[in-house]
Amino acid sequence: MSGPIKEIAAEIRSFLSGLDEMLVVTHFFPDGDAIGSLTAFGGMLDQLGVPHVLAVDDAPPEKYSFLPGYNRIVNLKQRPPDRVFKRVAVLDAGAISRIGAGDKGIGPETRILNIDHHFTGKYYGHVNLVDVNAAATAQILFELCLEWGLEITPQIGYGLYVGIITDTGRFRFVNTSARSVEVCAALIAKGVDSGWVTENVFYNMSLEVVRALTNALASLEMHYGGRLALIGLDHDRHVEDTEGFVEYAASIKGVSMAAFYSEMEPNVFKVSLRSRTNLDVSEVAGRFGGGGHRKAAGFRFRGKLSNLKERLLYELRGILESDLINKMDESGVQVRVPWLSVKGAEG
Ligand SMILES: [Mn+2]
Repeated sequence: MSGPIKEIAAEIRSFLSGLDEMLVVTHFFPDGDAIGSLTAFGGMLDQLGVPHVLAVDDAPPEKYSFLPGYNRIVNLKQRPPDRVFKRVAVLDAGAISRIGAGDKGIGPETRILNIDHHFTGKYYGHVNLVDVNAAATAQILFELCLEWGLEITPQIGYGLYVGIITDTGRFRFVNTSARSVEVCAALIAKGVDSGWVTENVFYNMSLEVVRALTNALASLEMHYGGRLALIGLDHDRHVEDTEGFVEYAASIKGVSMAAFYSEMEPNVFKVSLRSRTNLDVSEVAGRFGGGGHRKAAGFRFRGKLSNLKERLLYELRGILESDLINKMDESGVQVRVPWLSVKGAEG
């Protein structure tokens, strides 16, 4: 980030001055960037002397329990806010509706700080720092640490590193920029042990989760000439932690779009979408009331699996077809555009 961050950083700094306790929340179904940004921001607030509560509308995934500050995270499902806060910071949430019970801590007088990198980000805060070019919210927080001259403590360093490493899929996704890698290099230089992070975040799958992955892979359906891959878990086979399952469907040769569904409760589905071309899956997720980035988005669906599949196939077919029309050259021959050529188009 360049120029404007200086002004916004100063504005945020004055938002943070004050002694009333601040509520800091992130999106439900928290991923590595959500939890890492939360704990890192907590460390930043500690250094600035801002009293705060870290919270999320879910149990934070256990694999992140090695993060310093993790034990301070309040599960709002169990303990919703019992009062309205004067100030609330919302991290990594493209819409205020994504903080779940966190909204019980918000009243008409509450001032909201929104720090995010989502493409569909609505500027719902009184102060907004939204950079769609940042690979992770954690990456934006690092820039704030630099602006404010904060020391990178273990709580800040590990949180930021985990946020960037998970949101870039370990530097595989096209949102990975030179800056993402530079920031991680700087964090390692400050003492973050990358092997320790891998050990905890990636080599920590429970047998139950790996078995669920085999079930999801066994459900694979290919549609539209191999351009769409669909996998999923029904309620009997569902597990809590399915982060990354959709990548297996997306990594099949020739696939443009992939979808993964998980039936959290009977007839309640969590759906993840991935795009490997310039097709915008956040737009499709938006039609189902969800959101995300051009290349990675999601939504929740209530109804029967057969209805979900029918509607999803219909919507995805629509954008696949519009893509085919876009890719015809003058002679009507389909032109294959390498997916890497759209780098920079996504959030
Ligand atoms: Mn993120």
